[in-house]
Amino acid sequence: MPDKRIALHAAFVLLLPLVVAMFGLTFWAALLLVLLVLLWRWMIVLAGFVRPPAGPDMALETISASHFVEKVRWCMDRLGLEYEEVPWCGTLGAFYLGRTVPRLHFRTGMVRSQIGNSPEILRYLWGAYGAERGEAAVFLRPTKDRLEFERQIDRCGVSLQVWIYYHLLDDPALCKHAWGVDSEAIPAWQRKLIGALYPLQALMVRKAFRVNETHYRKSCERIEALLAETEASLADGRRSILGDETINYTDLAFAAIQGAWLQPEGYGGGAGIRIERSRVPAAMRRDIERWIEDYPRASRFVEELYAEERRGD
Ligand SMILES: N[C@@H](CCC(=O)N[C@@H](CS)C(=O)NCC(=O)O)C(=O)O
Repeated sequence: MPDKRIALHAAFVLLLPLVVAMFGLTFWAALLLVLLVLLWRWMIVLAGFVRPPAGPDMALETISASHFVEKVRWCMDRLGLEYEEVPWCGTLGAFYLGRTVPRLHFRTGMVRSQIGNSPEILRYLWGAYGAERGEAAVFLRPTKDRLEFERQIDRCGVSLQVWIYYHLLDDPALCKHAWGVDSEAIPAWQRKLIGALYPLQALMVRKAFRVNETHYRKSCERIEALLAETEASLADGRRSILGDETINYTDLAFAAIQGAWLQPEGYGGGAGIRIERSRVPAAMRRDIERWIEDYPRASRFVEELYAEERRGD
């Protein structure tokens, strides 16, 4: 969510050499142009104090089908926060802006601030709303065990990215759908761009996530290790995976991250993209069905948490 004034200025800076070439400017004229562009940038800084950039108090940058986004989105919804979701097409932000989603933007006094990385966003929410919202925010309280479990869940989230791309990259239509090409909430220029750039994006994803047979198998082992551990924990009928009386953010995080393959009803809380199991490639469906069969308690935990907590959001 770049400030439009700064984005326009940055675009002009990029075009400067073309302006110089097009009008055959002399050295002194080009230097004057550089000084004017610096002055313009300074004016933007000063204007920021007089008239801060417009925008909602709180905005969450997302890509529609992301499980890391869903982890944060669910916690924000449960906390009852008012925010605007700003959805992007998948992979554009990562490969061309160098940022991951979720990314939270919010006002802090005179300026706007932002945080990326889901654990840090949750720590901010706890710090900002823990005292103010009392009971409603208690589920966000971090403890040593919860932080460690969250790290495990997030590592599994990365393995799931490998698993997803292993199955989806060879199905461009479905992969593009998951990246948001059919979602009207995303600006049309991004959807057109991702349509045209698909082969390049797929290549970069393949390299970045090392999507190959060996890594896919390793990723499945890691996913299954967490599922097996959770399956064992849930054997005593507990309500929260770590054994607390009430659920906390790690239960939501587990459900959101595992939701990437289980796609329970309510996934995304009405904002994200949910992909019906009937649409996914056969090999992907086989993995999903095997996991449901091998880890029934863990799967049920996710389904039930969504049914109880998320469907009515
Ligand atoms: N450690 C990060 C991981 C976030 C991440 O990998 N997000 C993916 C989506 S699941 C992303 O940013 N993709 C970039 C993009 O598609 O533009 C977190 O917890 O927020």
